[in-house]
Parts: sequence; C-alpha cells; structure tokens
Amino acid sequence: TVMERELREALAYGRFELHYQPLVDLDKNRIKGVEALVRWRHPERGLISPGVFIPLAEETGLIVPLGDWVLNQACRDAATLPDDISVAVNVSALQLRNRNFAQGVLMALAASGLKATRLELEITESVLLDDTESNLETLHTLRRLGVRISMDDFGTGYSSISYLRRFPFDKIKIDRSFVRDSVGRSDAGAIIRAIVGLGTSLGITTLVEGVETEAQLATVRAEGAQEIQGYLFSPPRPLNEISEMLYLAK
Ligand code: G
Ligand code: G
Ligand code: MN
Ligand code: NA
Repeated sequence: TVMERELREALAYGRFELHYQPLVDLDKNRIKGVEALVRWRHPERGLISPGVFIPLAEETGLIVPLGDWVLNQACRDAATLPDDISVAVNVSALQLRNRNFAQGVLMALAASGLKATRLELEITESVLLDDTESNLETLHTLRRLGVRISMDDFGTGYSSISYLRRFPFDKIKIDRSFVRDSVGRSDAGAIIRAIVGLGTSLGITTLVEGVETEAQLATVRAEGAQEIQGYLFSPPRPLNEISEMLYLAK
C-alpha cells in the first residue's frame, strides 16, 4: 500500500520523532520518568499519531527496525536528562519475539551510556499472548541486567491477572478506561483499589494512566496508587520541553 511505502521511506529518511510524557510519583509529587511515544513527521500531512501507523508497522514487520530506532533514540535522549529520571519504551510482540532483542537492548544501553536501571520496557498482554518460553527467557534476561518491565494497558485483555503470575513485572499501568469510569459512580475507584491491592501484595508498583482532572487525581490518591500519567500533569511533549521542565524543577 501507499502508506507502507511511505513508512519505509520515513524510516530511511529519519522522519520519526519521539515525544515524552511524564510519569509522576504521587507521594513525592515529582516526575520519576517519562514514556517515549513515537510520532511520524509527514512532509504533507504533518505530525501523525502512532495509533494510525503502529498497527501497519506491526502487520508489515516494519515495527522491528522502527522499534529499534525508538529504543536507541529514547536511550540517547534519556542520557541527557537528570540521572534520577527513567525512560519507558513500548515494545511490540514482533520485537520481543526476535531472538536478538535482549542483545539489541544491551547495545542501545551501551551506545548511549544509559544505565540499565533507568530503562523500563512496556509490554501489553497481547505481547505475551504468544506465551513462549523464549519470550519469558528474554524478559528474565533483561530483568537480570537491571531493566524494569511494566505491564501496559492493564485490565483491557482477558487474562491480565494470570500474566502477573507468569511473569514478575515491576509495574502495572492501569488502563485509562478505569480512571475515566471511576468518578461519580457508587463503585468509584473499586477496581483501581483492587488492582492497587493486588500490586501491593505482589510488590509491584501501580500507575494509573489517563488522569485528566483533579477529581480523577483525588480518586487515584484515595485508592493508593503510587504513580500517575495523564494530561492533567502533562501531555506528551518534545524532548527540549520535557528537559526544561525537569532541569527547572532541580
Ligand atoms: O501517543 P498516542 O496516544 O497517540 O499513542 C497511541 C498508541 O501508540 C499507544 O497505545 C502507544 O502504546 C503506542 N505507541 C506509541 N509509541 C510507540 C512505540 O514506540 N512503539 C510501540 N510499539 N507502540 C507505541
Ligand atoms: O502505551 P499506551 O497505550 O499506554 O500509550 C499512552 C497513550 O495514552 C498515548 O497515546 C498518550 O498520548 C495517551 N494519553 C496520555 N495521557 C492521556 C490522558 O490523560 N487522556 C487520554 N485520553 N489519553 C492520554
Ligand atoms: Mn505505554
Ligand atoms: Na497504556
């Protein structure tokens, strides 16, 4: 298709860029890290959101070289940020399935000088659906190196909870649909509370995604989640803006 050819060109010509959204520690009221979110700078159509092209990149296998670029760029960018700030990178199933994935992560860390403990990899349940020994092995290898693993969009799949048992995640990112539905209802926050409780008993940090209002923030605080991400604090922004925000806060 046209878009597939354009995606290949965009990779060859370096037309992708990363924006970063803060992950905020509620207890310390402080940014702990940032999530890298890729955008495509299209010559005619402007900035294209990943929701539009990531599915095609996954279908065509282009997600492998694109994901490798994202990983390397995110590590290089993070190395310029204060050293108590971590960077979270989204990983697709095809990337993880690649036998050289852990090696590629190591190379990105070495090339950027970023410590492994400052890198978080976000995987969704769909990534674990092909629940192979080799996938689990790769995640264990990365974790032994100090890289942290987050379960993204928690609660949207069919078996999020069973995956928590199968793999030692460091963080659960509760899908934004839960906070959206949590305010002004009699069961306000009940699901968030339950997931936070699950995380606490397993020693896993919980983050609530998609916090847009003060009322939602109040709910999230009341239910005891440790971290938030969302437009209330900041939308994804270019590196220079995030960098300024972080160094000004020092
Ligand atoms: O930023 P935005 O809300 O438009 O992102 C839409 C989706 O694209 C999110 O679900 C996000 O996880 C995904 N996404 C963003 N950047 C990347 C990336 O670098 N790799 C992968 N695999 N997914 C990404
Ligand atoms: O990887 P993941 O699917 O969780 O990607 C996060 C996505 O959520 C990004 O596309 C980001 O732009 C989007 N996002 C971040 N904060 C908010 C928010 O407060 N509200 C909504 N609706 N979307 C958000
Ligand atoms: Mn994510
Ligand atoms: Na998510």
